[in-house]
Amino acid sequence: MSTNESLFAALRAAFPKNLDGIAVETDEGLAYSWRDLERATAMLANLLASLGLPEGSRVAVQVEKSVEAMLLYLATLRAGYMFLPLNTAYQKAEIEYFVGDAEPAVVVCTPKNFGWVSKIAFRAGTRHVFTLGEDRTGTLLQRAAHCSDVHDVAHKAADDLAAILYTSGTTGRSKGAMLTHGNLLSNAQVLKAYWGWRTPEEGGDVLIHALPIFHVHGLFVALHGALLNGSRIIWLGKFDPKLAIAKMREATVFMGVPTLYVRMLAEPSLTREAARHMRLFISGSAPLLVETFNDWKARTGHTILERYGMSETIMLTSNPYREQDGERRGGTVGFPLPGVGLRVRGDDGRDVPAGEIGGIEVSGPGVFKGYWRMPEKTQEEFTADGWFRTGDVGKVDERGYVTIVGRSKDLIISGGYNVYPAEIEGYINELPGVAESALVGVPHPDFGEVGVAVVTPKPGARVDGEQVIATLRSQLANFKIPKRCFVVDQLPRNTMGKVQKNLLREQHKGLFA
Ligand code: MCA
Ligand code: AMP
Repeated sequence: MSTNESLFAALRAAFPKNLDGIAVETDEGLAYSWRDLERATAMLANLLASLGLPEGSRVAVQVEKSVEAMLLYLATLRAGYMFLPLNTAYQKAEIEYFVGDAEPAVVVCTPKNFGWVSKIAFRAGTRHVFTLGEDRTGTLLQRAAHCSDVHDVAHKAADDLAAILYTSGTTGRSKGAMLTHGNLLSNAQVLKAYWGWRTPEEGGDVLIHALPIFHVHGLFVALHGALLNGSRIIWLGKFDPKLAIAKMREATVFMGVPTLYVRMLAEPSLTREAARHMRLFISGSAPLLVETFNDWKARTGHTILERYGMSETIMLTSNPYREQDGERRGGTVGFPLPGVGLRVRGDDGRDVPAGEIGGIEVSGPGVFKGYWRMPEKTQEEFTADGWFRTGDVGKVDERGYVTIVGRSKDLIISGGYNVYPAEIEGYINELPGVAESALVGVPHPDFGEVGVAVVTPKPGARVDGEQVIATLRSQLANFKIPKRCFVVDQLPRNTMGKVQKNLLREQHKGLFA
């Protein structure tokens, strides 16, 4: 038989020899050994295997962050099924769409949501719905407790699917990015080397895990980084700036979206002394302001390493870790990672000269297999010669540093979460009395960028901005709710009739300054 290219097999092989050491310790004082990880993933994998699921089954999971949720992810890989993580903020209509589209064989939700989630799942044909609470309650662990703790890792080829991550589409319809075992493992291996992860034999690293585990940053970049290196994880169920700073005394690596850095900078306890033990601070998922980069350096003595990636590609570029590779430059996302091809193309489809702006296209082993059941959409996003169009606009300077200057896709990134205006506008336009709407991103000191809605009423109708927001709250994930809603007579349009969002952005840019 060919070698097993399962991501889980590679992560498992990287566990330290002594399985009794601590792998994960939580902010609640719980400790999980490497042996606990081995046994618990085996039991959960055996539970999944006992269900007799067809090959390629999806396991959709919408649960609060917990170590057991991480174990479920690893067990899904171990058993050879596809993991489909869902943001806990998603509400009924959003879950209905994802479950209807992905047709998961298994759905795992929090006990308090079982009523409505199971209804949606059973209607979509899902046969198995389990619950998992953040405090280790629920039917999933009850059932797994009866399963054997010995399990042979399912055999996988690098090209087999490991996960589906939904990313919203510019048309408002979410697309499931299909990622393979090979995509995920190759990226983790590159980052392990590029960011200088230190194995236990080399003195060891300790990761502060403060991000949610339903997106690339927390689920793949942070988790795989630590596991592939046999590194201990300090597990924060929820990001708390004071606690994160306190934990730096025992840790070496931190990963966060810019909002986390902004919030820690607001804490007087963030000092050079507090960060003395740390080796590396990494930022990504949204642009890090040069001001935050500089403030962090002044306060802690550490230079944040900013990197850039996407759900469809995992990590693409990174500022250098080692001094001999260059300095870490604020405002840039560094160099293409080893194995990543990156080119900047103008509207004419040709490469632009160094320093000039164009659309960023990428290639490499991390680039996904396509969008779930959307072959045409997949084809549209790739060039004829097989490069993926990121929808990000940027430039590469003479020395090779990449800078993201904007996006050709209409997207707002708020606190590291993506908000697609087309989706929100679709909901607003359905509200009684609304003629049309536009959602634009404006600068925000905490979230970097937030959505502001501008709405026009139908002739003779009265629309109340506060009411629009209140209604959206009952329909959409909280981070997608516009922070303000203005009602105006008409939206600015150009001669082609297209709404001029740039004018609206300009008009409202000082709202949260
Ligand atoms: C919470 N709120 C937000 C956001 N989060 N509003 C806008 N944007 C947000 N991101 C709102 C809530 O609706 C609520 O509003 C109020 O803020 C407080 O909510 P709370 O839940 O207490 O907020 P929090 O827990 O403090 O959350 C803030 C956060 C969180 C910790 C920054 O958003 C977060 O963990 N972000 C990280 C996202 C992430 O991991 N992204 C990686 C994507 P109200 O009170 O009005 O209801 S992976 C990726 O992008 C790529 C591939 C990459 O390169 O990594
Ligand atoms: P997602 O759809 O969640 O995978 O988000 C991917 C998008 O996040 C990218 O296409 C970029 O627009 C953005 N992004 C990720 N990292 C950075 C960064 N360091 N700077 C600017 N934008 C980023």
